[in-house]
Amino acid sequence: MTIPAHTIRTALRATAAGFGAALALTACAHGGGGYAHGSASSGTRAGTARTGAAVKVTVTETEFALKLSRSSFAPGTYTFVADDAGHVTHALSVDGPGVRDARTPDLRKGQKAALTVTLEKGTYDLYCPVDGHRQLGMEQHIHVG
Ligand SMILES: [Cu+2]
Repeated sequence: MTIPAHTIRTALRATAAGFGAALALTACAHGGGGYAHGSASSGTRAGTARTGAAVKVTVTETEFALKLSRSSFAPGTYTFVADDAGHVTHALSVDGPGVRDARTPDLRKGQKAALTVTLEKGTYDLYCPVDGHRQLGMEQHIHVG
């Protein structure tokens, strides 16, 4: 049997609800990644953080560094998708104004998890909370404003 293309597209959209237009990244192509419940608000708009839709940011984790898919941040809601692209267990924590050490579960190699936080003006720490990984370099500061 055949499934009309628009049906497939609708299903994909539903799966990705809340991630908005940043979805173009290939990182989310396989759906098994255990994304946390994104806010499934309708009326998603591209590019702005103020419309209520979370902006997706991929954080690639390796030994021992974090790499973000975005470098400029306006106040708003963001879904950080931690992607363990290394060889050992990692996780992602966010700490800053209004966000107290929010963190993903521990991730094994190849696993992903999403963390949705609302960022205000200020400086936030993104880091890996596993053992001494933060001190080894798995830390990034982002400036929101
Ligand atoms: Cu780590």
